[in-house]
Amino acid sequence: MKFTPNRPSFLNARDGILSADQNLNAGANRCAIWTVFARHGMGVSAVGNDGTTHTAATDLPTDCGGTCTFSINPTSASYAAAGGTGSVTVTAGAGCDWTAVSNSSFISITSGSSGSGNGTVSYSVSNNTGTSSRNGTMTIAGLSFTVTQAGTGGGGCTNLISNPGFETGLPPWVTSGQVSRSTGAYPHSGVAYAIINGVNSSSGTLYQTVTIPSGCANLSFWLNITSSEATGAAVYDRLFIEVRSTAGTLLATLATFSNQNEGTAGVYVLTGPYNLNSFAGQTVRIQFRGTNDITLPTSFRVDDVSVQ
Ligand SMILES: [Ca+2]
Ligand SMILES: [Ca+2]
Repeated sequence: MKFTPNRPSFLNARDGILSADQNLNAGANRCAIWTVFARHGMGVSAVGNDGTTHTAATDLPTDCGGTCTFSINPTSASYAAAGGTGSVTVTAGAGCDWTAVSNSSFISITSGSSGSGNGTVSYSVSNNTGTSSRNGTMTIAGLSFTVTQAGTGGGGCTNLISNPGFETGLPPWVTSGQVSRSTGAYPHSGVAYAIINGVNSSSGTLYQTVTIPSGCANLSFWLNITSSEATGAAVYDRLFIEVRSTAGTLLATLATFSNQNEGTAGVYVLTGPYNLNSFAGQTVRIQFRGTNDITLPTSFRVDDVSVQ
């Protein structure tokens, strides 16, 4: 016969004291009790049987001044054209509320559209009957979850852009003027990204030459714009998304962005897709071209460029 000791933990003691305070004082000392325990590593996120790891006294319920941090796992998923289902685990402190929202018509949240503390978001991806792949996102607990789905064009498209995330240097990207590769604080993925402009009275171009296939011809990329121009200011600094011939002749301007599209540093926006089917069979430059005026610079950060 085995003997199982009765071994209440320090966390049991914490919860007992909170319970007693709730019963005797209607929880009047609740936050003070949490604060004392949090100083000894036994705040809301503590697990296990003791408080050997001391953490700052900020591991508190939100109504006692604690802050919520969220993480999701995984952060992306890929599907064949036939679609499928998946789930994302949300990790959050107790009492930390969150929501999940689909930003794309082909992604449906089937359960877990909101929660408090740890939870799971389940979703389904509908069939992609187009020949080209498509990208979509969900926003979960304020974080971006990315879905990539292949089209029916021969079992999926592969990215025709080489070094799409600038991870191996700049080549085969070709640059002129004020364009740099950075391994600073704001990659979309990996460690590197491109910065166009960010310097007064500058212009810069960044392009790569691609032969556009029939089908699987959508340009998309991640863009993050920050600016010293005031919010609501007129358009002073611009970024043009262009298709040019191999000789540099402008064939199409797919989109234009400016200082008015500025966001938070490091918070990228999935941009596109822009359909390139009209260039099928042609070898063209996919070009980003930025201009900054004489004052208050704007930086156009680009990462993870895709033609597929
Ligand atoms: Ca990158
Ligand atoms: Ca400016």
